[in-house]
Formats: sequence, structure tokens, C-alpha cells
Amino acid sequence: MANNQPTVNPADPETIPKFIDPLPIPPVAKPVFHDSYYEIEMREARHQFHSYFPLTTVWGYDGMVPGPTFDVAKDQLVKVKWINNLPLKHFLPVDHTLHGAIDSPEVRTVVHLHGANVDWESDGHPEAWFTKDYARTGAFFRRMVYEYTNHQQGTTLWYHDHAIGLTRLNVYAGLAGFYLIRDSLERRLKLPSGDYEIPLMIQDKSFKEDGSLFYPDQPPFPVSVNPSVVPGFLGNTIVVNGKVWPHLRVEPRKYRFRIVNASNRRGYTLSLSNQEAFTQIGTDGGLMASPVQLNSIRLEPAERADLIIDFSTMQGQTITLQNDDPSPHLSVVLQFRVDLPLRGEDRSQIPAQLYPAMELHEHTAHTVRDLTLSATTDEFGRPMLLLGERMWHDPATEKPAYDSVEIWNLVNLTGGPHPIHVHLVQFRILERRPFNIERFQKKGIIEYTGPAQPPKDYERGWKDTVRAEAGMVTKIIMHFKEHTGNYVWHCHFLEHEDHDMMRPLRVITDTHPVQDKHATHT
Ligand SMILES: [Cu+2]
Repeated sequence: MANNQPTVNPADPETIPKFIDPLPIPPVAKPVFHDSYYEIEMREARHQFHSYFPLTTVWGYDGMVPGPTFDVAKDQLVKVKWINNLPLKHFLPVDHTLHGAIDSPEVRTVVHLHGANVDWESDGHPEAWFTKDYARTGAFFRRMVYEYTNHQQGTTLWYHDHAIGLTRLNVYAGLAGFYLIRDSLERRLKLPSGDYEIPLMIQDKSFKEDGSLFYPDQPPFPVSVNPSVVPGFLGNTIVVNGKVWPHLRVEPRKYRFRIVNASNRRGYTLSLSNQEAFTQIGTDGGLMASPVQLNSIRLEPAERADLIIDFSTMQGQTITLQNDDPSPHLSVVLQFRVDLPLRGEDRSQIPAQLYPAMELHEHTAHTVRDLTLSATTDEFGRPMLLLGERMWHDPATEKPAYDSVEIWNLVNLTGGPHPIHVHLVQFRILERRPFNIERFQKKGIIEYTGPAQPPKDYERGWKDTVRAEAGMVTKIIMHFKEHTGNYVWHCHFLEHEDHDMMRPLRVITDTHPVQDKHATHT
């Protein structure tokens, strides 16, 4: 490192110079044979989060943070052997009181491809975990080689760890990567591509003075458990594609950014510092029917956005991708420098029609479920959040029939928003509507107190994760098709997910599906 480098304390964001490192682009994963069989090894590595930091111990797919990017075609069968070559001891504080972590190996992994339409045995069920050399496996472990059929619209997925009771630590340690599916409809659109298509994985992290990753072993209130899960981890630096506050040099032209919020707990409201608008073309599940002009976009953990920023009128400018946060550090994410010469005419387009509109209609629903998000305390007196008033280990209650359409009313009683993720399906957000919490808690009846609100402009497409707003009923609709078996649904605040805000989702074959449809509340 240079002698004239400023005195940097990785633990103190005040001392960390911003926009020093260029934004890295994760390399594309390479099959080991037949263009379709991959082997990806989870291993401990040393990672440079910032040029002025010492190296940091991480756990990465192929030792990288983020992991290598899968770039596959729709309907192309892809097989991946996920290999756990991690140490036997965790380097982050494991809470052995959490579900699934009480009497099981300290280091367990299982890979979930988030947003995938996939057979349950390859979905990365939290109890399908395995240890090094598959020496020990969880109750739902079925296969070493996962199969992804990629039978779905082209989109930006991401893969990450999902081991029961450890997800927050394994993802924070670095186990996350991109998985892009491309289809021929999209190829015809002439969107910005190649060097002009850039994935952005946004995470918040905190570091110790020696550059190692910091994750708290205690909540900010006294508990009898040590180490103990915390209600939510919020870091004091922003990391994009594995670098703390990087910069990206761009040409004065259009760029496509595939953004995933891969943070444990932090949500972001992103905008450009020069107040210019940008265009959204896709949501979690793929391209939207038509593009949307936005000045800002909110992304909770696990949500994705496919955006086009047109730098053609910004030549010579330096622009920050900013986050709506009072902290001077957490309000900046990434710096764009529009200082590269235009290498050629920008022939990319943003067509007015992107993808055939496919809707799910309310009248086609077989089943409507009211599912609560509620707060309670666990046996140690710690706050704990639940779905449907049940814990993870309680018997499955959400058992949609194969080829059925369901409406879920996410009834949020908790006082804060939670990003709810349903495995296997892409859904539509129908509405959000305020209701009387007290009356619901006393009588179990939804009494609406205001008009229904349509989804936000940036949510009008396929979603697999939705912000269930506090004091609101968030109504989603989805079609369970193609697969049956053992999936899950959960809050994507990883500290909540690891502490019982997760439930089984069992898609069942039933020639006489139970018709528990009831009148929708009006
Ligand atoms: Cu939550």
C-alpha cells in the first residue's frame, strides 16, 4: 500500500475514503463440462473490501464475494454441484438457541436460488443443509447436484445460503451471487448489453479495526443468551459487488443495471444525486409490460430492480447513486463518473412495450388466506416475530394444491414493515390497505380503515418478495404450478427469518383440493 495513504480505520466510516476502488464485475461461472454442469465450491478466502483495508476473511462461492455470476438461457437445464469446503468452526457468532441450530453442526450450508421455479429437492430447503464432504445432512437433504430447469421468464435471480438458523451469518460472511436467465423475447429488444449491462449487489457491512467483518453477538438490550441473535443487523458502510463505496466510469450513453439488495436487514431508497430520472424495465421476476420512469425506488432485502440510466446528457458529470438516509455515509452507495469517451453510437433502445402483459385475476383464485405477521417473545424473553402465530417447527398450514391460484392477505400487526418472500412462485401485488389492528387482535376480523392502495409504480410486475407494510393488509396473488413438494415462505430480514419468521409451504397433489375459499373482505 502507498505510504501517503490516509489513516484508515475500517471500523470508523468517517475515516474511510469513498469512491477509491473501481466497481468490480463478478466473473461469469464456467461449466466444468457439457455447457451445463457446474461445480461451485464454498470456501474461506481473504477479500479486499477497500484498497486501504487489510484483507478480510470471508466465505465465498469459489472464494469470491459476490460469487461467480450464472448466465444461462431460459429452459436450459443447468446442474450445479454445490460443495461445502468451509472450516468446521464459524467465524461469526452462532446462536445455538435458534431453531435448527440447537443440536446440529456449527457450519452448515444449503443454496437457495431466489426467485426460481424449481423442484423442491433443488430449492435449497433450510433443512436440506449439508456439511463438508456431506458428512452430515439435514432432514430434507435429497441431492448433492441441484437441477435448475430455468422454465421461467428471463430475469435477475440471485443465489445465497439458506441454512436453518444460520442464514444471516452465512450470507453476511459472503455467500451470495447473481444468477441471470436470458430469453429470446428480451434478446430482440436491443436493451443495453455486454459492457453496458452491469449487476449491482448492494449490502451493508461493518468492520473491526483489523479489517475483519463485524457482526454483533448481543442485541442492544440485556439477554441471558450468548451469543444471541439480534433483532436486525445494520452495517455502517455500503458495499457494492464486494467493494466499500466503489466508483464506476461510464460513457455518455444508456446502461442497464440489475440491482439486488442482498443486505441482511437494510432497505434502500435509491436515487441519482443530480435528480435525473431513470427507467425501470424489470422487477424480481423479469421484464415489466412497459417501462416506468422513476426518480427513486425502494428496495427491501432480496428485492431486485432492472434499471436503465441514460448518461448521454451527463457528460463530464460525477453522479452519486444515493440512498435516502440521514447518515452522510449510509446515504451514498456508488459514484458514477461520466468521463469515458463514447466508443460508438448508442444503438440500444428502451421499447415502449417490453414483454407481453400476463395478469393473474382475482376471480380465478381457489383459496384466500389471511396470514398474520405478529410480534411475541421467545422462551428467553427476546422479541420474536411470527407468521400465522406459528413457529417454524409447527406443522405446515400453507398447503396450496398443485395448479391452484391463491390470494394471500399479509396482515401485518407488528408495527414495522417486513419483506415477505414466497419460494417457487412469482406473484402479483394486488393492493395494500390500512386496517384496524386492535379490532383484528380482539375479534380476528379485518376492518379496513381506508381505501386500497395500488402497488407502487416500481412493483407492477412479477415479484417474489413484497414489502408487507405495517398496519396494512398486503394482498398478493400467485399460481402454484409445475411443482409440488416442500418449500418455505419467510421474512427476508435475515435475523427475523433465522428466529422463526419462516414457515413451511407445502404444494400438494390432491384430486379433491380443499375449497376453503371465502368471501374477500371489502
Ligand atoms: Cu421480518
